[in-house]
Amino acid sequence: MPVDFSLTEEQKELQKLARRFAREQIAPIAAEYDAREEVPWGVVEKLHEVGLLNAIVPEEYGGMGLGMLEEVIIGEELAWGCMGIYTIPMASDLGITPLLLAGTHEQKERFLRKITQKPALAAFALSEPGNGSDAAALRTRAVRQGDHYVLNGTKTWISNGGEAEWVVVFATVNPEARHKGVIAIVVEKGTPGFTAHKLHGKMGQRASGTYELVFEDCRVPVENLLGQEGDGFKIAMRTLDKTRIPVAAGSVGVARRALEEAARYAKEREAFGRPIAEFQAIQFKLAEMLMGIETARAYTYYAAWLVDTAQPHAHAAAIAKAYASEMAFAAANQAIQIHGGYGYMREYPVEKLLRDVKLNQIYEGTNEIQRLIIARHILGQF
Ligand code: COS
Repeated sequence: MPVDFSLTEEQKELQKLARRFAREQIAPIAAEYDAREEVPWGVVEKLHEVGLLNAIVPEEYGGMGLGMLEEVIIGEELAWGCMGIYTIPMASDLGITPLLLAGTHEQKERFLRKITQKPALAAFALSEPGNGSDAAALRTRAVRQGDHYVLNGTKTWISNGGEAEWVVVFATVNPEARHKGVIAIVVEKGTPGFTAHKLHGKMGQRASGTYELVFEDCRVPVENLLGQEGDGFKIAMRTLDKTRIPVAAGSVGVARRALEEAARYAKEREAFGRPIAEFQAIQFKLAEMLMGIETARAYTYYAAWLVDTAQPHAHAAAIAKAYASEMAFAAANQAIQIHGGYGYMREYPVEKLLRDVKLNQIYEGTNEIQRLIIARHILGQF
């Protein structure tokens, strides 16, 4: 099959739509919601209105049925406007993916419809206060009592956790069994015994809500279980193998913004009698930023293509996520350097890019975990 890098007309239209949305609806309010540490619900409503929210949900359940390539095209654009705001729809897709992977038709009909017929979000709850990287060590207990599971435990760092209509919660029926005891179960907002507490004081991505979720004798119907008892860990891993790719796409969007801001500033700012853009010290930084953006985007598209063509993609998702998030952090850092003292001030947008994109190296599996996945892939081959 020949290599083809062209986008379809439909993909180009989506890109245009998302680009305009980011420019008109996200970028102008990003700094304000960052300062207020508040979710811009109006943006969520508008994303729903134009079809960019929960767009990976298949059409039969009210979504657009978009593939991974479309998702990353949109992700780059929205994150250009604000990575924190992009995390809201991105984390909703993270909550949706276990349903797509392991849900029955009835479960999809019940839960996906709820978030496509109105502006609403999903969430994914795996991490706990005592364990993040070692996902199989989770401690939230699920005890079967008749036709319910009773949940007890605490989840943390859950994006959208307080806004979501429902959350896919990973719990264990037998902690000694490690990953073999894990279940994935959908818990609806308002279920007695389930409370969400907003976490304050984040360095960046402050426009996305991050929560601690507490389960106290929370009774969840057995029909909300995804797959079978013991399937939960693999559902979580297979989900993350997909959803790390949009994190890479968001990183590319942040880096592109950093480059644009830096290039514009370098042409305006003068030193030693001429625009600093005329100095090679600045030109080389800009060139390196573009080298990083182009390579990260190309690889992110490749990882998305692997998903869309149903090929093994776990290692590619890990490479894309780690590479793009580190590239974007470096690009944001260079953009600040090019701005000099102004870059360090809130008045200019570049310090926020660095604060926001730092999280891309941490969430959906730290970049150390990505390296572990990549190393296992290498060692499994030779
Ligand atoms: N897809 C499908 N199955 C997978 C898998 C994947 N990507 N990765 C592992 N598995 C399976 C293994 O094949 C094994 O199955 P069997 O028992 O049938 O042999 C099982 O899951 C356990 O795998 P393993 O022993 O490799 O698990 P580890 O405890 O070593 O954990 C890592 C693997 C570290 C990769 C995992 O814990 C992880 O991804 N951690 C990061 C979690 C994370 O990203 N958190 C962010 C939350 S969202 S903000």
